[in-house]
Amino acid sequence: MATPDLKEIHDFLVSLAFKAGDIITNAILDNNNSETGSKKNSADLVTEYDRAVENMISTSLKAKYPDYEFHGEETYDPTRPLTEAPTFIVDPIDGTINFVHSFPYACVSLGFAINRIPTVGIVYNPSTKTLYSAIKGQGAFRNQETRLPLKGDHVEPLSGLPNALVSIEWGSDRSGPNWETKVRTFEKLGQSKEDGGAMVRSFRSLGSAALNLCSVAEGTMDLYWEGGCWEWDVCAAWVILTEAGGIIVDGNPGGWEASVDGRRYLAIRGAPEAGQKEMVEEFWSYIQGRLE
Ligand code: LIP
Repeated sequence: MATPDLKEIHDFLVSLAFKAGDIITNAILDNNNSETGSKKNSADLVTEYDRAVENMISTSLKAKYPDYEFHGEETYDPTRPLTEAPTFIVDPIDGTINFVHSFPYACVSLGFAINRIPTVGIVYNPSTKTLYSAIKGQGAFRNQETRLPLKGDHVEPLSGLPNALVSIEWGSDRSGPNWETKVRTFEKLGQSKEDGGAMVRSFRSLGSAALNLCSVAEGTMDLYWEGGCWEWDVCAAWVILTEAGGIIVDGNPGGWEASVDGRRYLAIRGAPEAGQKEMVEEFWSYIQGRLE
């Protein structure tokens, strides 16, 4: 098999992201963005557009790159887990609940992994017309021009959780170990410290793992902690985050090596000076339980 041409793949994925963006935008403008069903519960939705966008993307990718694997959220087959083979990893609409509510934080997430390592990533939010993109080793960009992180060399070093804007998600599982761990940890992090100071500055939930990670990559969010999402939620933005100097580790304490299909993540924005490792350890120390 020929060595993948990463620039060509990047450019093709960008063209698909814009096509997908048009479908998503037109559905919202035409008021066609209602749910057609739920997977597990009313917090885990699917629409005809999730399927239509994935179908357009997978058909295009299989025609141009027939030798590469394809993993998409809507057609995922658990008997075919991620392998070392070059694989496109796609979420046609990340933030489906946002899409259904016309809340402008739904995106298409197009990743490409080789040897299970996220290597090309494109995330496009058509509502804000924001494109995040990266090729491993070549930097991360916003709208293909502005290098990330946004403040470049002037990014303030991380100075601990009391000054951190932390991205979290409730996820679609509303019971079980992950739910318990998340809720107890949110409570711990949200409360005051003994000296009256804040444990973290505040929480945000964009409703899309990919956009949370891109916010950490650009430096508008400091940290993102998640358990329960899937490889298509994180693969593309993983490249963008790490190319912007951020790091991603396991969501459970002690796991310095995270895997793209590990389903538990802690992402920290890039800081030009020390601070990331300390912040990871500080966050881990407040986790109440373990994510599965
Ligand atoms: C969603 C994520 C969200 C996460 C949910 C879900 P979907 O993806 O991006 O941030 O908390 O568990 O996976 O279903 O909108 O593609």
